[in-house]
Amino acid sequence: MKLEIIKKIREHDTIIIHRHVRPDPDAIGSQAGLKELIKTNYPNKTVYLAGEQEESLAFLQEMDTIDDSVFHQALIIVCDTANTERIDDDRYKNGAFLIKIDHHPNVDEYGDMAWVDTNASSTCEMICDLFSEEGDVIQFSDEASRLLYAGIVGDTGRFKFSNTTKKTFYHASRLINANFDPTDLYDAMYETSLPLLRLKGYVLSEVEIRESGAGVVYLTKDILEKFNVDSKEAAGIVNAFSTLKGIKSWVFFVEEPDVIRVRLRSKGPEIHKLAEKYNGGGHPMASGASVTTWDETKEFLVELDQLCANYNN
Ligand SMILES: [Mn+2]
Repeated sequence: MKLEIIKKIREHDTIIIHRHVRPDPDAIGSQAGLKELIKTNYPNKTVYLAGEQEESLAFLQEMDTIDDSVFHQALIIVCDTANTERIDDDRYKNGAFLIKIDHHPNVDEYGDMAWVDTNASSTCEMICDLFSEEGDVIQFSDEASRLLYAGIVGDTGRFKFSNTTKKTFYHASRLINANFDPTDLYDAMYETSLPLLRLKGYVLSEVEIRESGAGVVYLTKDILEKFNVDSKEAAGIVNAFSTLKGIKSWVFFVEEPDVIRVRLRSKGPEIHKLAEKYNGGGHPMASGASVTTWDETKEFLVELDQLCANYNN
């Protein structure tokens, strides 16, 4: 599959790379890291980054402005995106050929070609792997290395989550040889605003720990307003109490204008099937979903309690 993807890259002069909406470092890192690799190693190709500009991650890379007419002849590669609804910029549909590269469970099998590896820590790790058969022929620029390293660090929680493997460290150790400052990168990735810090304090004092081993946090519109934090920013503290002894899984219900976002994490039971049931999906230990009423959150919690209660470690 990797060789077939490389073949497609060689065949096309124009390549447009997409990723998911509400991007994280792995989404932008894999998208922009792949662009850098193609630019360095196939200098005659034109490569674009599609999707809305995400200001909080502008230190990684900025998106490109792409004319509608460019899409028709282009190879489209979508990184880190499990399902088509989450692809940022709908014009991916207008491309000449579509490739999916992702590490989420393959629920929505879109694309003319798909390479999905759920054992990979991150899509950035997969991008490092993509050209592995080419060996040292492929050059990793300092910028490509920085971007791909950022995504691996982001998706592994700084090499801490259970998705971190020997292969993760192998690629990370190669990337870190490049000329970039990992400390600067961490500072940019993990910088916290004072409002978010205060909200974290609120979350730590208000989290409900249920008998099942499930933790629950409610961030209503009022609370978000009071702390002056938006729902997207609040996602940054979802692991605030992950080290609590005895906790199996936890959920943040975050109220948005027309939906209650469900941010779900686990250290025990697999929770992605539950997320799928509630308009979401993701990884076995980290998923997202959404509900529309507070009553629905109660139904959701009954199911989460069951998962936790049935899980024995
Ligand atoms: Mn990812």
